[in-house]
Amino acid sequence: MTKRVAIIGAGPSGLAQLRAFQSAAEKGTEIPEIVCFEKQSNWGGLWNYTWRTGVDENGEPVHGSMYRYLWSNGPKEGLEFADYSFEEHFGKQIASYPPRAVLFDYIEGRVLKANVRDWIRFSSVIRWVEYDPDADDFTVTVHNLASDHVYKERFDHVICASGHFSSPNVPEYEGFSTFNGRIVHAHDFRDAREFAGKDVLVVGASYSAEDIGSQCWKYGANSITSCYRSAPMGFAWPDNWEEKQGLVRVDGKTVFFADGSSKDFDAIILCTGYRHYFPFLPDDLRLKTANRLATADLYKGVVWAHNPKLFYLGMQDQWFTFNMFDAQAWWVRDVILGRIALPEDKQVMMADVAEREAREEASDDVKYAIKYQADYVKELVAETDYPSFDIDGACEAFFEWKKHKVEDIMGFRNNSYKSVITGTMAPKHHTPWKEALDDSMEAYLQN
Ligand code: FAD
Ligand code: NA7
Repeated sequence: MTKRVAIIGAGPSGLAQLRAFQSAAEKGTEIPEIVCFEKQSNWGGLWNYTWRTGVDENGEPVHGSMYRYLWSNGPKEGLEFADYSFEEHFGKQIASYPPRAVLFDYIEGRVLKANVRDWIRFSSVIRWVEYDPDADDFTVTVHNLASDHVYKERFDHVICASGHFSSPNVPEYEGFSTFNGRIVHAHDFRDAREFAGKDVLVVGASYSAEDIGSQCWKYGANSITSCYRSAPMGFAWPDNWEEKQGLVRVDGKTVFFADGSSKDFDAIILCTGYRHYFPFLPDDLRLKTANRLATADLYKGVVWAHNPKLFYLGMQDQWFTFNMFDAQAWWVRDVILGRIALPEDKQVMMADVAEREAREEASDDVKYAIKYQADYVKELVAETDYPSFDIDGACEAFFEWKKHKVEDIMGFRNNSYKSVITGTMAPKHHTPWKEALDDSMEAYLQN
């Protein structure tokens, strides 16, 4: 009987897995039956923008955490697919920090070309996954939201690609329940224009704090204050942006900070990160990990060491994204196809996890972290037929990006870099980021 493989999620990771199997089939390999379950009515994962917050049209928690006017927060040269360049998709080289709609189009282009849409059951949420040791397979409970029908199917392998930047981490501080303004988590932030003319506090010191604060600044907030728990972001912020130590408490509209200062705000945006959240997995299958480069319990970053018929994609903190998901998907495919053998001893897999954790912890230098993840991508790419590409070159783009952010946090997106897939230099974007209020695909591609 043909093996059956379930993929949970049709975001960039799940789509990478579909493309990996399709590319093997294209080369004449017999592949298992693949069924991808996606709870949204379209693919693209977080890149599939929704205006909705809270629950969706079916009463399910909204997956989307992306907002209007989101532009790539890193250079596209660090995420380009090795088997499908930006030039192939757009017919020309484009600038380096595309808005969300442009990246969605690019992601979609590759899977339309691969013709794998029929492998996906949309509006289908995975409710539960259970392993049967006697049959050595999984029973997956699916809720078809369109027909409101719940059913079960059996699979030999499950690949969890449900993402980990969707379920928000929402701390509470003293006085929140009586704050006279809006408190919102980054997950529910959509349109920066809502905060025009307002005094905005962003809590957190990572990507969301930086970018959501910058968005609000760009679209006319009166002032931005960001506050950190561990360390400041430390960029050279514009005049109406100040950075403060941790939030202590709130009273009315007034927020008190750890340095003893206070200020009145109209809105508090919690940019306090996300949780790995898998309500459809029982204890023996459920990944519990922090947002880090070396995930707990995953051999080679993808195999669930406690049951190696289950895989996870994209569960790491991410410097590399689309190309890393590809490297993982090709590798997982080859395990399922029997081309790569897994250690039979669980201790060997756990030793691999421990080694990765120790190596990650050896330094908190940013360049070290980028190289660490680059080495991981290299390691996986070397073991499959995923087209090899200049991963060190992609690191160089990341190093430049970091430097450009330090030079000008509101202008770093005006820089361009060389593609490591085609070798072509990206053009400079026609309009500086802070003046580019129209971020439609049509406007962006006018170069
Ligand atoms: P997701 O994109 O989250 O996709 C997971 C999919 O699984 C979703 O479609 C979801 O509906 C589905 N799903 C979840 N649960 C179920 C279930 N129970 N049943 C069925 N389906 C389910 N990366 C970059 O490279 N550049 C950027 O500029 C960038 N900006 C970002 C900005 C924000 C605000 C966020 C939150 C992330 C950003 N990222 C960025 C990182 C992002 O994580 C990756 O680009 C990518 O979307 C991860 O892909 P994924 O497939 O692993 O997860
Ligand atoms: P991150 O990168 O996980 O960062 C979360 C931030 O929130 C980080 O600065 C944390 O501080 C801070 N945090 C977490 N809990 C608290 C509490 N309780 N109080 C104050 N501050 C807190 O998440 P992001 O949303 O920024 O980025 C996730 C992805 O979205 C990323 O890949 C981007 O591409 C977009 P810490 O430093 O731990 O003290």
